[in-house]
Amino acid sequence: MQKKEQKTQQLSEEKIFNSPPPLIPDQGLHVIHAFYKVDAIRISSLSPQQKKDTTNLFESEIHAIRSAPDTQLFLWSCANPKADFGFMLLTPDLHFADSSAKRLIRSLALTSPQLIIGYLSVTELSEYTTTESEFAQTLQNQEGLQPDSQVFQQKMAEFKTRMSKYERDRLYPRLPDWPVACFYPMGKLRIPGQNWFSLPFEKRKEFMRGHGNVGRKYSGRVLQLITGSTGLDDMEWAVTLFAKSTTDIKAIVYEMRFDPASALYADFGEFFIGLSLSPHQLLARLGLDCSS
Ligand code: 76R
Repeated sequence: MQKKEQKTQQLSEEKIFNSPPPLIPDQGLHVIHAFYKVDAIRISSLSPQQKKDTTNLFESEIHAIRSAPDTQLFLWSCANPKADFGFMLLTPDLHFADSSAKRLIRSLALTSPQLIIGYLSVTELSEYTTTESEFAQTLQNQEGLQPDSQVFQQKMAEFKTRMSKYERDRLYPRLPDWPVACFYPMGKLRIPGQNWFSLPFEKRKEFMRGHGNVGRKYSGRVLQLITGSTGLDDMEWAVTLFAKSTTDIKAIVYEMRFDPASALYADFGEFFIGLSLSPHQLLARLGLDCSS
């Protein structure tokens, strides 16, 4: 083989090896949640220079990830002593999500991070939202509006605008960085006599309507992000709740326990409470304060 050809082949192999084609879902974003425990004894034995290098590397990785388009990265100190810190990364390309999550953890290698939970999911639309024809039926049956009337047409147009914003918000959420986050994997029971997945669609929709009504009472206090993980990870959804206080998190999860969709069918994984911190604050909390 000619030298030039050899070089071209080598270069293209390198390109394939380093950056495989992006893996982007048909719609929405990939989401990785991960929580780790660090080795406090090892951290306390690090030299100021090692702490400084770790801080610089970690901060530059965070900056690189946050600079990528359509990407959000949340950093949390974990208040449950079972983990020390965690993150949630939302981004379209799974290769980028995967390599970013690995680079982030490698940058903290000197703290010996041990994975406590890692979870993969995707943002998704709900199956149970009101369809256009259902809304049109309601306008006719409950409000007595004629489909050819101007009011009917206007209400339909408003509905479509509302729904397209709602769908965009579910698939491509711009999440607030509120002080407290709560993450837990969740499924629905599949046991004989209590199998969510063998219920007729209409029944499930009725349950979810009730669920939504409870949830909406917390509007402005709790923001939910429900991402789907069937076939991607152990349970069916990742639940991420953002709030301004642990009181609101506890209240909503408690009230949901009485709501039939959860009371009869919910199956929960482990719960994690994250406290939002800047990269610098987080490392200081882990004992990597360079001045110490
Ligand atoms: O997206 C929407 O707002 C529409 C209504 C809605 C759906 C479809 C909704 C509203 N949720 C939906 C789907 Mn929810 N949610 C949870 C939990 O701990 C527990 O018992 C349950 C955990 C909380 C706290 C919560 C909060 N939700 C889902 C699904 C998917 C079900 C499926 O597809 O089969 C799960 C697993 C789930 C779980 N939910 C809301 C909330 C809140 C606060 C709302 C109101 C959002 C708002 O409109 O402001």
